[in-house]
Amino acid sequence: MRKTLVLPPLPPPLALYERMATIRAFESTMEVESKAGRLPGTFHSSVGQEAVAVGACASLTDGDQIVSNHRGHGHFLAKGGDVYRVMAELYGRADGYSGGRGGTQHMAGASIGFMGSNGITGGGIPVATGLGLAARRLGKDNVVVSFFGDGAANQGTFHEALNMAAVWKLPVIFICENNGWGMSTPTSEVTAGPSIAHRGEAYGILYKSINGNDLDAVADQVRAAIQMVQTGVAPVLLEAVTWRQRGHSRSDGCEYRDRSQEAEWNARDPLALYRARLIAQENIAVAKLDEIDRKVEATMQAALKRCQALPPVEPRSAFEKVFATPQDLKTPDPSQQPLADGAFEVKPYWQAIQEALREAMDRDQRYFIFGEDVAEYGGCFKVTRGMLADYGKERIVNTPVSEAGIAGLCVGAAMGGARPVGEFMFMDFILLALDQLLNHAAKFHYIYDGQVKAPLVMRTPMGGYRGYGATHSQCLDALLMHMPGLRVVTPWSPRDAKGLLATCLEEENPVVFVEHKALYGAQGPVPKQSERIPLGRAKIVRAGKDLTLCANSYMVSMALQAAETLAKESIEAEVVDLRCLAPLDRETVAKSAARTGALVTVEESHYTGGWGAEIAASVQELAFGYLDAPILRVAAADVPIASAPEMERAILPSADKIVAAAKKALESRS
Ligand SMILES: Cc1ncc(C[n+]2csc(CCOP(=O)(O)OP(=O)(O)O)c2C)c(N)n1
Ligand SMILES: [Mg+2]
Repeated sequence: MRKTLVLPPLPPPLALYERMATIRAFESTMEVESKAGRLPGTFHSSVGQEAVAVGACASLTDGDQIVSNHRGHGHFLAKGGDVYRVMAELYGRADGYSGGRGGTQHMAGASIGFMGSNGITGGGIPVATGLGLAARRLGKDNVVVSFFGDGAANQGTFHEALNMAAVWKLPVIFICENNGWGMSTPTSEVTAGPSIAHRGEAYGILYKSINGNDLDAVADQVRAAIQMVQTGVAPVLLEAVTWRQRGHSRSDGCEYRDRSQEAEWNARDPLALYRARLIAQENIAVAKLDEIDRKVEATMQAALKRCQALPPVEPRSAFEKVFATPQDLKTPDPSQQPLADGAFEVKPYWQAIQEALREAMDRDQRYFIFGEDVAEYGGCFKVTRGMLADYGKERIVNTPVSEAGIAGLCVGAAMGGARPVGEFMFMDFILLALDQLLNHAAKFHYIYDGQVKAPLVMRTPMGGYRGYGATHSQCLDALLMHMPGLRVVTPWSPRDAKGLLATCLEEENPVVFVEHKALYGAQGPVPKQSERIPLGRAKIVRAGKDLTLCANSYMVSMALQAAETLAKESIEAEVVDLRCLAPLDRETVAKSAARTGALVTVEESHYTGGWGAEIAASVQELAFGYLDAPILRVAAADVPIASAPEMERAILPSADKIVAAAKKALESRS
């Protein structure tokens, strides 16, 4: 809750007029540039919607945050964005807010609380809610405003975020700009219920429909909403009914619209209405307003001139800022050293994971655990068992069954300075959250030019061998490694599980930490002294000279079993545990394969497009001349994981299948 219940005074009417006029002039100027082909990409004009942006931001401070959508130039300028730098971003220049990485739909100005525009319809709503969660958890008194369109109100993220914000009374003001259209589709054609505002009733929160073309009405209602949020009656849903005066984007001529309806709405133009009100009710001289218009136009022309003179961005900068911190290549890996007698205890994988969680939680109050049934139940696989008693409900947080919401709130919470540790009950469910993980968590640091970080850790168990069937058995680790910007960690041993998780929890980058159901009970030595294992270092867990078996997670157990069998036939297999899929340690595998001359990859993800294919390609690039056998892959077959044990066994890798592949590789040795 806000420590001071005093709102800053509303800016004077002329200042508000100037802000609206600035947005209008910006959009009009850029529209010309866009249509002339001088801007890369698309362009979404907010002409006609200026009163929502300016009215909503009128009572916000720099400490308050907003999350915008694809139609975000107006929001940014209303929040205090610099005209020149927003413009430069549209031109794709280095001076732009995102240094050219973001473009029109992906800009941020974190220092003034503009936490990003967003090209995914509805994607920003849980992110804003997560920022509200961080504010609440860290005892900050700011509010967060989530701007989105009527189209976005039909996304699941809207409902998941509203529910979560309501359950936890988060300081978020949801502002739906209902401009009547989602691209060419009229809102009324695809939206049920009496109004979007009424959807607030379902979540038991305050809601109101307002005239979005009336700046005073928007400013008053948002002020009232801030007060509601301040007094803990949060959150609030406002539906600002307005009109998109232009086409959806650059190429849209609005052929699908009724011209008389357009004329009706254009007669209710928010800038013209406000101007008329200032003249009629505030006794402001027309000349004064004309002077502001001229000043705004001069600002626009000056910015335009500067932008048009800017050199193209340096192409090399495209490769910078993917991660907040680069891979640690320097720190020695303590886990390469064997543990001395007395320096370790033997314990199960699940407990090693919990210890890493506890150490972080004990060290830093900002960490919290966030997932379905993680509190009393201790998580589906009991990894957080007993933690509720020690950390309480505030830090071990049961969530609704809302995977996109869980991930999205974690992204926002991490951006807001909290340290979320999310849990997906089964890895299969991550598919519901991929937008938040892959479009947001993995990209924000990059597209917002390093202004925001999303240091979240999402834990999840993968894997079959338990008869759970096709939606509860998958290994989707390979799918995640495809996306730049994400760390993907898949430990096998309890020691690695603890040491790698400890590192992940201190990462400044988003991490998916993938555990394996079949390993939770597996025992192994774990050092008494906590250690940090650097990411992206594979480990040789068994030395051998005849061929290399490269595996990760539970498949390391299988590969070791296969190596035992092979040893009985005097075939010495080296087993490499990848440990991380991103960063991927291609070199260690290639060196091992170069020594042994043969490589078999062993993974539980599906054969086609699995990580084995990636490793095989890399090893032939790095060590082709040293190989004297074809690289073979053992993987889950390309069928869904069946439930019956006999079928599941037929589909998934086994020690026998690895042995067979190893022999086949060696038989075809040149
Ligand atoms: C997830 C997703 N689906 C579809 C799109 C394509 N798209 C971009 S804007 C838009 C319409 C959004 O309508 P609304 O939320 O009302 O915002 P408006 O454009 O009216 O401001 C669509 C379908 C997208 N960007 N993201
Ligand atoms: Mg719309």
